[in-house]
Amino acid sequence: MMPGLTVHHLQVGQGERIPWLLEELGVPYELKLYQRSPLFSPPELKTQHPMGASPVIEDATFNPENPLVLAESGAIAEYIIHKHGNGRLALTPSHPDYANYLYWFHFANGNLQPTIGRRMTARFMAQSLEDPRFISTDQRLHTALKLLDDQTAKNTWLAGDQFTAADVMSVFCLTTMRKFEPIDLSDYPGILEWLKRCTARPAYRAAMKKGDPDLNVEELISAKPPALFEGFVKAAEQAKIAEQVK
Ligand SMILES: N[C@@H](CCC(=O)N[C@@H](CS)C(=O)NCC(=O)O)C(=O)O
Repeated sequence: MMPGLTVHHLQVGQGERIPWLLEELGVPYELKLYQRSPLFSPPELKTQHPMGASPVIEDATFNPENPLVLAESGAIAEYIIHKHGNGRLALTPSHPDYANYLYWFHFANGNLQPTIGRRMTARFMAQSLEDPRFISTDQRLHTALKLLDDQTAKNTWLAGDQFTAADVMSVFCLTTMRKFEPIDLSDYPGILEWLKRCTARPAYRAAMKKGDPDLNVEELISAKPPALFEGFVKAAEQAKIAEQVK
């Protein structure tokens, strides 16, 4: 393997954030793409890390004999920013928006994504959208979306005036992730405008072109949910809830 960074990315998934971050920072990388089989990771990706999930990076820059292998999008983002990006796209403790930066960076994986995942699980379990388990997860999701909408309506970027890794961490949850859980964003103009700003960035477009050229970005950022991922629709059919994910 050549010394340097390799990103293992399962297409149509949260791994898209890592090439985007690297493009923003101008750090060279090699991208290895994997396809869902039919919904989860294929065997080749499972050999890269015990968790078998994407993204995973291999970094041979500092120790070519024994490359570092790292998983977890948040850990990978912080690692890249500090080991390869000179701290760019993160805010330091002396910055007035430091706490905002930390909050929104962690909100993506620590709150928004699990909240969306919970509603998806409730949808499968409940068999009806009137079920109180679905309704409570739905209310929680709308609380999270309202919070995000207020923040993006008042600020150009999530942490404030500066584009940061908090934006990179969050966009996936409201674009590609909606191919697995249909979320209508019509009531959230702040989010919709922020998604436009983020996805207009040349680094985002470059990363998506390399990693997920078949995804239609305009569809991903529209108010109505994008078409569901095919493997997910099949899973819904098997669970006999196809009507609920439409
Ligand atoms: N918390 C992890 C989650 C990783 C994860 O679940 N990735 C999904 C892609 S969206 C995946 O690999 N799914 C396939 C599988 O787990 O088999 C992170 O942030 O990287």
